Amino acid sequence: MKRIPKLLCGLPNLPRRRFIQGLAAGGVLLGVSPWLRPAWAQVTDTTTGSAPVLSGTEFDLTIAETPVNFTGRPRLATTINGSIPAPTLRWRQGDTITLRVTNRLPVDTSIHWHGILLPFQMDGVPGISFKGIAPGETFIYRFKVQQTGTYWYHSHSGMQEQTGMYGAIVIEPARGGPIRADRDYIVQLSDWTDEDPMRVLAKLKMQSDYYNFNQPTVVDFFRDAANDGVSAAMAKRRMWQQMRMNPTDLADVSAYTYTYLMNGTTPAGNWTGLFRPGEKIRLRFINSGAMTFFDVRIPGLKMTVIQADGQDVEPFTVDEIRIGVAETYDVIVAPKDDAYTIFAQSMDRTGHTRGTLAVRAGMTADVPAVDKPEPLSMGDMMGDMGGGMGGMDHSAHGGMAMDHSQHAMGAMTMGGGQVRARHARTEYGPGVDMRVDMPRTNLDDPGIGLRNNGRRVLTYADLHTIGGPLDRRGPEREIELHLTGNMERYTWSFDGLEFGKSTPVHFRHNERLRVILVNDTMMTHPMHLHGMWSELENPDGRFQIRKHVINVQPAQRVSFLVTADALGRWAWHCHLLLHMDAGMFREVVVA
Ligand SMILES: [Cu+2]
Repeated sequence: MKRIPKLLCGLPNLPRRRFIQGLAAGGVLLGVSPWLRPAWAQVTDTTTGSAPVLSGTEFDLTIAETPVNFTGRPRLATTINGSIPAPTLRWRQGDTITLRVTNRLPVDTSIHWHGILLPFQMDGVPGISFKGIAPGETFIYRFKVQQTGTYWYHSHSGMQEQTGMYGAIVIEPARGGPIRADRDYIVQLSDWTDEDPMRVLAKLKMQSDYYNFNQPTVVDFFRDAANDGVSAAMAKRRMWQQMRMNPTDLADVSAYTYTYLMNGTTPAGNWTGLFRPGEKIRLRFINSGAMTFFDVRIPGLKMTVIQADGQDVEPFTVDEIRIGVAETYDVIVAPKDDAYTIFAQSMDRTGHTRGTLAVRAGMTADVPAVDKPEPLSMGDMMGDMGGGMGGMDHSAHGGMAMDHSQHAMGAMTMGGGQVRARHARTEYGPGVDMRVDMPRTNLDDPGIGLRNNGRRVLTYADLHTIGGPLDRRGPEREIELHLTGNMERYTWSFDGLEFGKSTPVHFRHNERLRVILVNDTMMTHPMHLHGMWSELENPDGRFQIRKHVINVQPAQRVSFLVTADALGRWAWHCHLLLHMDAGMFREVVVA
């Protein structure tokens, strides 16, 4: 048995930031030659950078542990066909495709085809769709491709998605589509940690702000005192403390442990897409991060959004896009100069990744500094303050008087278009540390950190799916569910019930349903309903956009329509991996 050689264990004392930003393109810099390869590395190193492309109707995918090195420290990744990202799968609408997935891991695995309409047995969620793929087993997925656009796929087992199991899917229309571009690049964003993801979760369980290094400091206090007076500054501190909340709690996991990747490449590795001046380039942004919202811009270039979550939208031109975990956005850009930086900073502003569009390999453009973090506002915490009624119930749970044993039909509309949320009885328990009574319903808010930054930032209010809703029926029924959590315990839930304590939500086959989500927490949750489209409405109940993931901002209420046309058992969850794992997950049964 060979030992891991010293070279790999003890690297020189470089500043920690350099490790975090990533030394190598991944697996390359150390040039692990065969004699240096540790015993576990029976296969060649993981391929990183642009993923290999597989197309056709038959696919063989093998899942294994393979070595990777993003930070100077070798680690084992969970990979598909030995690459990060996993191979890009190109399908054609109307084809029936067969995917043979072989598990060479010592534990169970699965692949979920994110955003794809298919029979539930093919959806790949262990315990709901099927039993998972055991070590040594090959599972055959087979289904007809009904839709077109940009999607992705990932493991739905354990923490495998965090350790490398994600790839892109591009589906061509059966007959050529209306979109013309000279180049077509996937830009897949993700987050990598050298830590065992289970240890990351364990740390958050012990201390939910473990990775938050942006906490208010004494300096902030004196600045507030100078600006607003000592008593106001004191009151502000007292308020946060009483609420047991922290205005800088923008992300659970930060660049303290994460290296952010673009197409499996660190910022130092600088993934590059080439072009010739005058060309139109289609960029397919996919957020495959486990826990990271990215704010993406290309300084010097406007981006015209043409698709969101694979669906054509009326073209809309912006400077910047916040891409929630698991969302996809396709944009067209028309570069003129020699080089542009594709810059993606994390929402909590602790780090970034970047790549370059250039006329020649090796070129770079200026890389902007990461913006300063913006603290959460009272509106983020308390909801709609317009009526001057305050929006949040932060009393200790227990003897609360309001007892709505279930969310009744519809919402109570207050004066001025405000909506009062109805909390389920199960929300008055230890799993919930905050309830918003007067949620905001605005879709034109780009969200924390992007307000008034001088750039035109995309919001859901800007997006309109071409062709309108798939189903013209109005809702026959409404379901209201609340996104809840207890920060101190690091538990996440729907209506105060973690998955293990919950029972399935029932949709009647073929009914048209309005789903209302109210976010009673101060984090944005990217909510993903499997198997069916979520058709987001504006606050007036008019159709806005068809999506597979809907970000619900802190203290916000959103509603969307669903046509329950997919029989079977489906997952419905927050796509932040650790929130899902900590309980923000429900089963939906369509029967
Ligand atoms: Cu969440």
